[in-house]
Amino acid sequence: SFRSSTSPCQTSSRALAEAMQRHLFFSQAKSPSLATRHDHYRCLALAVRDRLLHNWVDTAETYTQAQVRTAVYLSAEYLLGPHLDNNLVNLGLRQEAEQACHELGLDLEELIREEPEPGLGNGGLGRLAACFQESMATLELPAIGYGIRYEFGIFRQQITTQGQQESTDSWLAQGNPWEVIRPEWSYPVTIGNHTVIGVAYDTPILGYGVRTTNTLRLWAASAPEALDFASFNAGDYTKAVLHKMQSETLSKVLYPNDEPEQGKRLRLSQQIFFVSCSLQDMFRILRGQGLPAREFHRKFAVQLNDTHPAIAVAELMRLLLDEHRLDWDTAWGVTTASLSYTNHTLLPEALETWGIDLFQQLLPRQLEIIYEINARFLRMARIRYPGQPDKLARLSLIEEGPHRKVRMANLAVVGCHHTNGVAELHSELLRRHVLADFAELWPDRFTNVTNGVTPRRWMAVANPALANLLDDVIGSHWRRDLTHLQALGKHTGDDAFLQRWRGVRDASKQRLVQHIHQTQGILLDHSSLFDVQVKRIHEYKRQHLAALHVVERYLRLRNGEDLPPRTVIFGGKAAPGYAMAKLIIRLIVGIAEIVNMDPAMAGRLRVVFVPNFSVSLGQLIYPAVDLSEQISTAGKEASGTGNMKMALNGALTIGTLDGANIEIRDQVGADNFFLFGHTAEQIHEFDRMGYHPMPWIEKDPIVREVIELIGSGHFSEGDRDLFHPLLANLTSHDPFKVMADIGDYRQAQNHVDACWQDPSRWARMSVANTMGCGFFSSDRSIQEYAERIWKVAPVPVEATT
Ligand code: 26R
Repeated sequence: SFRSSTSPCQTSSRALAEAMQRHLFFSQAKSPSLATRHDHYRCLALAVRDRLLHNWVDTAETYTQAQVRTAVYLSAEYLLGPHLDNNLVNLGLRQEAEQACHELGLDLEELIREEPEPGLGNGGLGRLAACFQESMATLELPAIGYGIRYEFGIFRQQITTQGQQESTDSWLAQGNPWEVIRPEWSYPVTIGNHTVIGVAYDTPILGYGVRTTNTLRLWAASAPEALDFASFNAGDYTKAVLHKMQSETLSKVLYPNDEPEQGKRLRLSQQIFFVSCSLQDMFRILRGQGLPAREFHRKFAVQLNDTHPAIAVAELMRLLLDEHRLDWDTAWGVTTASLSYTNHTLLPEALETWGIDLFQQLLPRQLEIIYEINARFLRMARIRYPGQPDKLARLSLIEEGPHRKVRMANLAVVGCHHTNGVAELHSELLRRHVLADFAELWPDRFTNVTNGVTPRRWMAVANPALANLLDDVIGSHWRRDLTHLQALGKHTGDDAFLQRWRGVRDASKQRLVQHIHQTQGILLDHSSLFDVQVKRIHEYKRQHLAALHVVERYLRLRNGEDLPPRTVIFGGKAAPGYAMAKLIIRLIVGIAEIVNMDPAMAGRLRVVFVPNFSVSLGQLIYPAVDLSEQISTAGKEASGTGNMKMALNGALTIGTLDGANIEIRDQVGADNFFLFGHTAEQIHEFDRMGYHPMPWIEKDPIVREVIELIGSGHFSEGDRDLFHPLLANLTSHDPFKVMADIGDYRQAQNHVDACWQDPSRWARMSVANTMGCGFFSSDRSIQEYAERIWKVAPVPVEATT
């Protein structure tokens, strides 16, 4: 049959090599002498795609036949990272591919590096969505992910002496072998007086070692051609084409802000666009199974990834009421039984709101529905809380005032059956502070699901040497059940094992050294302690705390103190409009410049800012980390997931009692974690009592010297003004309590130095970290969502085609 080329017996390396050669001719239309490296990458990708198609088609067929209950993930962001290596590992074809490339005189690693990564997300939230897709497939859960096919993903970051420079990420410029366009599945979405069409692009999401291959369906905007041209007078052809182009701007670019921003018409348009397309697609699936609209909630469990898709509450109501003619109570029952909401941030300024005027212009019917939801909700709340207008004002879906706003988090909580935070502390703080009024009203709606990361990409793909060592020592089952890492406990006293452990870690560091040498021309010492902070740049994450500590080490070394050699590595993007974050980058770059050219620092201290941190760079960096910096102000970081990736790969953490750090410390043991800083409770007290950094600075002569040195222009070519906004902020307000924590941070760093001096002790602590991290698999997170929130069960995929 036409699919016979994909039978398992042909997945040998020989067959793979032949398939690549066939694709060079039939897909790339080239002879070997003209083929570029990128052609070879595409040939391999297409050959791999051929081999997953059976599973993909069988999965869709199984779900259709079995009429299964399905988990639906709605997310404005998916930070996927490159597919090729991950798909090879999940298909069990990594070795065959290596051999096939070898036979063709190609280098698999080089081809893997050819793939531009789909950076369709900002950071933690987007990467979590990607890990969750992979875990749902691995757990054989019937699931669909819906999102936006941004033509330009997260901006590319260049670092110059001026700091961060942005450029566009044209990830689709050379085509995308992993997606399939489905023009037959497209839906109209009306926004204001425009209608745009969403067209589906499907990407396969492979489970590890199972047939299950789920679909990530991303929507691209296009103009409704016939409609559009009709609305223009004859002769206005060009104008109509320009109008059409405008519609297509909807899915052009990912907003790079993890900063609050209001009135961004395009962003609200993107949200309704992908949510409406996704819901219409679900109704199409429902109809295909012969089920009526009022059964929607029995077929679908829909998870909202933060409030970005929270408009789903109103849009699902609109579709049920206006399109499917249900009465209000039935529609509301279906809606609240279908939806659940995950909150990802405690920063009050990051909670989404939309001005009523904008809402009215773009989504008048949805606003009308929101008003009705609110009226009914407040009627109920008024009975429960008589004579408490302040409480009702806080609960309301509408923020009153001169500029009335729709509160998307309130809409989500009211319209969903569950609301969860992403780490124990975060969920607790949601219940106690941010959403306290709702938690009092509906205690049972609130729950926690601690985040996790996929062990396939973040260990098997990123750290093959560690994966091999684990296979030898504890068997290979950890890939499917990460709690198997506990079995390392039997080997912590085994010197030969610890020797191999150190060898693996050293090789990862050498790999990173080589990359940084090639790309930045900086030569690092792989035997030094690699101290790493990679994540979005944000004041609450306190990269400036780490930077101040680097300056302190520089001063101490210049004073003749003998500190163990360290390499401090930073990476991460700043929102283009976030001036303070950009200034922090500028400070790190300034410090790096001075430190790295000072002969007195040679062999003792190096500082590097790795530009354009990404999923691919994460795969290279995480395995090479000795010390993981997780130093956010307690109570600010919802969870963190980089913290998990580093600890899982054997890094020790220096961290505050914030987000999932607390749970990491519980799991790996307090002795294997460098704790410092005030607790969330104490930080909260500071804010209540009135905090000032000056008393902390006055009793700390070292920090004074550090601040003076930066202020003197030492790291800015004599410019005394450059860092003034940062220093003034730290010495006068210090909203993130850097000064209150810096003394304790120093102590913890001194303890790090002491532990590092004893290499076998450090190795044992490193093993303890990997060993204790079994809990932080996204498989565990997804299992919790599936059992406790979605009530979705696994459905193994049979071979049917
Ligand atoms: C309102 C809007 C512009 C906006 C605010 C905040 C857009 C995006 C964000 C980013 C947030 C939601 C985010 O990425 N949060 C991160 O989610 C991770 C996954 O749960 C957590 O690990 C991490 O702690 C949290 O910051």
